[in-house]
Amino acid sequence: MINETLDEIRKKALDAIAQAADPDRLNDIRVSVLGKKGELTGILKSMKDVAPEERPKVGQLVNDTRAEIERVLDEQKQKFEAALLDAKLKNEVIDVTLPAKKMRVGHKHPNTIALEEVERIFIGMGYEVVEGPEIEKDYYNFEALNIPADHPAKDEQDTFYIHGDLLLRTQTSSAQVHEMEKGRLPIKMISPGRVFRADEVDATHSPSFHQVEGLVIDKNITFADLKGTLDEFSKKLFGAETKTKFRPHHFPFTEPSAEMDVSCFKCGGKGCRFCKGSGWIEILGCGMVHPHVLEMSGIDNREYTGFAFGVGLERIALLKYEIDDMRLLYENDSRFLEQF
Ligand code: 2NL
Repeated sequence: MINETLDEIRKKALDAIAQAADPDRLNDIRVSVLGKKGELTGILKSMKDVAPEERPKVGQLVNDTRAEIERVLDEQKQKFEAALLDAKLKNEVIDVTLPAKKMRVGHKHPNTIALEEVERIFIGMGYEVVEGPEIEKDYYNFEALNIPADHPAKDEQDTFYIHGDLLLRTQTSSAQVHEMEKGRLPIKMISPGRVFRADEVDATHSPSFHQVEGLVIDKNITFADLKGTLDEFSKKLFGAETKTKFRPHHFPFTEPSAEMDVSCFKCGGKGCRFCKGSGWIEILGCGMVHPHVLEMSGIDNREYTGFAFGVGLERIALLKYEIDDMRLLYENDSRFLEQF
């Protein structure tokens, strides 16, 4: 009786396994036949109805049936797994003739490249990089730099005023004034940053651009130090053959003041379209810090002297990368930027 039932369970299970379509179905079969409440387990519970002398034999038979069903279940499960792996590998086949996916890589803005280059050169000469606020008091932007109240730069036509004595800085000198006021000498710093002037946009003007100013204050600093430093800077930035030339100029905050030209790095000074035939390119303004500027920031101008300079970052970027319109630097057209 039990033998027949067993045989029936076995046949039914093997049949179901043969027809199972997926591993989930196999698991259902495993539970319904071999599980705690499964058919085969049910048989073991009815062993009490079997004559004691028959029990070992019947027990053995139940175990054999269980082992066989388990074995067939495992075989089928492995077949499913193999088929799955096979399908997965077929899917993963790489067609080496396909074109590669285009990788879009970001580019540094020409201003950033130029700034990093300028910073690298001055850091190499022992300068500190100090940044200051873009919103400044009138005092730090103008008064402390010896720019009188009636100076044309202070006109609302040229400067963005916020309210009261607050304005958008027109030069980064203000950061250097803060540094001078701290009274820690000597000073050897550059101060890069965004500055603002109420200019109309054209190929060489923008209401917001970038400047790097430099300041050195110590005992016995002379115009020769200024010339040597800026000559070295020019050679590092534009190439070892670069020559420099200083022309007298006027700034309220320096005395004497000068503008510096570099020999044209395109034609080597012979004269070309790039330097408009002159062989020279104007690069920056500079001078010896005005004694009154030192005095206003509490520095003893009998003991200390200094030099300072200011260079437009966009001007460097336009020159170095031969860009003919400043507006390209602000439009952030990726077709332009990805050339750098
Ligand atoms: C220019 C001219 C210049 C300075 C900036 C300066 C700063 C302090 C004291 C004295 Cl704290 N001077 N800065 C000096 C000379 C020229 O910039 O044409 N920049 C584009």
